[in-house]
Amino acid sequence: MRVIVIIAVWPLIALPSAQASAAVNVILIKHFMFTPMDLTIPAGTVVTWDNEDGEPHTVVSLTGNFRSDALDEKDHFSHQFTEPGTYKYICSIHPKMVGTIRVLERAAGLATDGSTKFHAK
Ligand SMILES: [Cu+2]
Repeated sequence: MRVIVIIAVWPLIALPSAQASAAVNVILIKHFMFTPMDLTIPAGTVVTWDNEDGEPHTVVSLTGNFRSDALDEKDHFSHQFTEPGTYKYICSIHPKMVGTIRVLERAAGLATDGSTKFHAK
């Protein structure tokens, strides 16, 4: 009986460290919304947008930092954020769909000035 208990608990212990090493963040596009709308990440993180709507959407930076093609259902778009700052973006097909990526200094746990850096349109 004791052996069975140990085997059952092991995956729960192993899981957190595996998640901590993942540097990819996924933003779902669903119901004409980006979820999460506001994402904070350390510099160097790859962000992937995943369109779960049956409608085409795009991911377009307001400052020209990144721009996807039209994403059909189940299409993905990825961008690596290397520079700290605040990046606002929209869906160019449905401009009311908005989102923000806040990129912090890689080493810092909290923003130093990352949250106030906004590149004007
Ligand atoms: Cu859209």
